[in-house]
Amino acid sequence: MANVAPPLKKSHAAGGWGALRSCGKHLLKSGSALTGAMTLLKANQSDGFDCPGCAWGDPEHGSSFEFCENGVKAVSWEATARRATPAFFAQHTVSELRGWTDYALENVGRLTEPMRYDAKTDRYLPVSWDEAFAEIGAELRALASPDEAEFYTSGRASNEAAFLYQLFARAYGTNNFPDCSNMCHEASGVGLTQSLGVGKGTVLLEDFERADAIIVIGQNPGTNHPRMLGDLRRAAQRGARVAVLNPVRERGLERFADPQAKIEMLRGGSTSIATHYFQPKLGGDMAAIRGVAKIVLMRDAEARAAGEPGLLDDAFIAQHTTGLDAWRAEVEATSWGQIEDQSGLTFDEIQTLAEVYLGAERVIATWAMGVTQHRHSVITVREITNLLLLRGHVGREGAGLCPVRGHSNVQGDRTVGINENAPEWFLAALEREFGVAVPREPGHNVLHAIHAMTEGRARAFIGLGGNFARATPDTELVAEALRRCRLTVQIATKPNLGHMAVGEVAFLLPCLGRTEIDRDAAGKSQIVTVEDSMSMVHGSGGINKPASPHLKSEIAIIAGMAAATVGSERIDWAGFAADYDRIRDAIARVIPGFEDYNVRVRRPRGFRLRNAAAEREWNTPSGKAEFSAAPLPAEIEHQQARRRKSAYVLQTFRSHDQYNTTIYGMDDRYRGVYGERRVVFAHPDDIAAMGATPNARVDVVGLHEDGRTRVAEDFRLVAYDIPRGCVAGYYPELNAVVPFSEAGDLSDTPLSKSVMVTFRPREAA
Ligand SMILES: Nc1nc2c(c(=O)[nH]1)N[C@H]1C(S)=C(S)[C@@H](COP(=O)(O)OP(=O)(O)OC[C@H]3O[C@@H](n4cnc5c(=O)[nH]c(N)nc54)[C@H](O)[C@@H]3O)O[C@H]1N2
Ligand SMILES: Nc1nc2c(c(=O)[nH]1)N[C@H]1C(S)=C(S)[C@@H](COP(=O)(O)OP(=O)(O)OC[C@H]3O[C@@H](n4cnc5c(=O)[nH]c(N)nc54)[C@H](O)[C@@H]3O)O[C@H]1N2
Ligand SMILES: [Mo]
Repeated sequence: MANVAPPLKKSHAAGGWGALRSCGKHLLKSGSALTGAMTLLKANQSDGFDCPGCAWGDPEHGSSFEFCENGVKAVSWEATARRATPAFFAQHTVSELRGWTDYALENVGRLTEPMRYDAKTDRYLPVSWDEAFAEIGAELRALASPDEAEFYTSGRASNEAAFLYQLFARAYGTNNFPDCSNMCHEASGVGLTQSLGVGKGTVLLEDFERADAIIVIGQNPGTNHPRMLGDLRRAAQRGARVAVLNPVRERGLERFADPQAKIEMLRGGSTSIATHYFQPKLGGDMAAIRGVAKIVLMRDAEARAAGEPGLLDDAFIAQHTTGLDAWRAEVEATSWGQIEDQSGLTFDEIQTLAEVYLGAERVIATWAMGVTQHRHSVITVREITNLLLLRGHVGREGAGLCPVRGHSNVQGDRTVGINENAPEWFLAALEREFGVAVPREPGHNVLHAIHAMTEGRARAFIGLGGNFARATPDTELVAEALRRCRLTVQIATKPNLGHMAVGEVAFLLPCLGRTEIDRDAAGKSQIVTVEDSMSMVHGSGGINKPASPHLKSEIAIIAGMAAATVGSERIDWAGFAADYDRIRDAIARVIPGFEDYNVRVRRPRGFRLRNAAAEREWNTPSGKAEFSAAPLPAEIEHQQARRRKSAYVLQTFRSHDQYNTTIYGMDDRYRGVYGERRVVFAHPDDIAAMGATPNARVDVVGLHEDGRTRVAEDFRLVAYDIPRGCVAGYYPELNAVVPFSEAGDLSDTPLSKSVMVTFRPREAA
């Protein structure tokens, strides 16, 4: 692809001095470089706070602190000197602010006081905490049914906040818990639970030191999990193979200079990360993995026929699994024509990947949104699991499955009960512990909540962090749905566009961030706890002075609303808010695995929650690990797109300068984009086929047919190394064309990486 400008000069690795320069820039921009730098020294240290950036694990023997460029951005974003004060809100109507961008709104700075929307003046005005709680309580009690309220969680909330939040909602009477994970790793949870009985990854960070092959699927760690690159780099340096499946050539996965590695930095060196880079078409991973399995099974049969030992782990399969024969039959029935066409990879490429797999004694597979945001994501996760089961790569040192989580505590929130369909043992334990009745009827996930609000079945929305209006599909429709609500309550650190989609009665409640000191009534600082992608639970205590004296912790805000809504006869909400140890003691009594919570979490690295599958105990109906025998989908989006005129499949991903809906800056350094976000990456031949030239401006038009027109206006076409028929652009801008009426099978996750679109030239001005 000689005609495509590479995003960076060949010699430029990801990370390195560019990352350090960028760190400095973001600290300065935040307006409090000193606090920022001090704060960083405490990130992911045993006596500091958990980095709010991502959910990658922390090393056991990290003598120096583990930070990364994007952790710096996340931390300095919170430690900014700017403030969104009542004076700011007095100057701008909410209607006016609705015309701002999230970038501009968050840049105003940290919220300082609780605010209530005043419809007469169309402004947010200050309100006292007590008034806010009382009114929220009265509004919730006035609903026809508790099921008319939606309790949204964004995955930054601590275990303690999340546990109290679900207790509040359930004591009030609903299981409506739309959660950011519904848009994120839901398919991993569902798929792994079906296959292994546990919806979480089976590996520890230490396993990365022992693996011979690591297969990284649908993930861009250079941007989204930069500390993971350090572990991949060390693996590559000791000779492990790192095979990447990604339609886009991501710079961070090709070469990486670790800002933590002093010698490499001084010599200007870098390490190649990926030893093998495959570029499947969007959604093609299941077919690719099936192809690998087909070769493995074929080679195994050949070996046995020749009287040699087979290539499968027969003992493991016999003792620990069920369903191999049915899957084998499916694999044999799948044609190479379909595998090559659906995956977008050639037989030779798939064979190379099979050799990486077969050449390793210990294999880890990791994945993220490139796997989970398609229609067939659950069966793709299960296909990956099938492949690892074949040679016993689950429940063994240096091997296993590793869905790399997004938000820093999204996994923990689920563990402590943010689940619209929680298991009976959990609900029964809550009733035992608190003496309240909790509902059994399954509640709403994100898509259910949107439908319910749109149809008027839900009338109240409470947001524990996040940016519901912008993270969800069909941006306008969701903003409208929020505006139709009687009550909206947003608990947040900074203003965002979602907060401007106000219900009739609306509150914006400012909370402490994770980097800030949270004092109890006696003035003692309190810690909260989080769980990372490796199921490690550890403490997090802030060190910065709070952004304003009027802030409350998320826990205190939840307790205040709960007391005003359900009363404190049965549950001592104020007591929980006064001493988080009490919440942890309650969690320890309700959820197995949290015994001695308060003691164990104060140990340097915290503790690991037991993962039964990692110990080869299978909590599935059969009591074994279950091979899935799903056929490949008959046709996936890129195959359909080829049959339709001028249709393309679009994936919406993250730039290097953003955290989900939070935009830190307008650059995407590794992809060579500067000062803009409205771009679409496409193959040069596709750009030509559109009758356009690189850099032409286009509108992106959604092709999903449900009666809604979907257009995202004014994007620049960027020629890029990406398979034909597949295009890419940034979320959240492109959520305008992601349909809310379609979702992953069994996961209900929006199809953010499988959007059917076409392009319309912008009228020449
Ligand atoms: N700095 C920063 N860190 C973050 C976040 C952030 O926004 N900024 N977000 C956090 C959250 S909530 C999450 S969930 C994670 C997200 O982490 P990622 O999953 O890495 O996020 P995306 O940017 O969506 O990247 C998806 C990657 O998958 C590839 N991909 C897309 N479709 C396919 C496909 O069909 N097959 C394959 N094989 N690859 C595909 C894309 O090219 C891209 O490289 O990161 C977390 N960490
Ligand atoms: N098209 C498309 N859509 C997607 C995705 C995609 O890849 N493509 N990814 C999906 C994924 S993986 C996810 S996880 C969701 C993310 O969805 P969300 O979690 O809802 O969104 P965020 O952008 O992470 O939320 C940012 C806001 O959180 C608030 N905030 C920040 N820190 C704190 C805090 O400490 N406490 C509180 N209370 N509030 C805080 C701030 O006000 C900030 O504006 O988006 C999903 N949407
Ligand atoms: Mo996520």
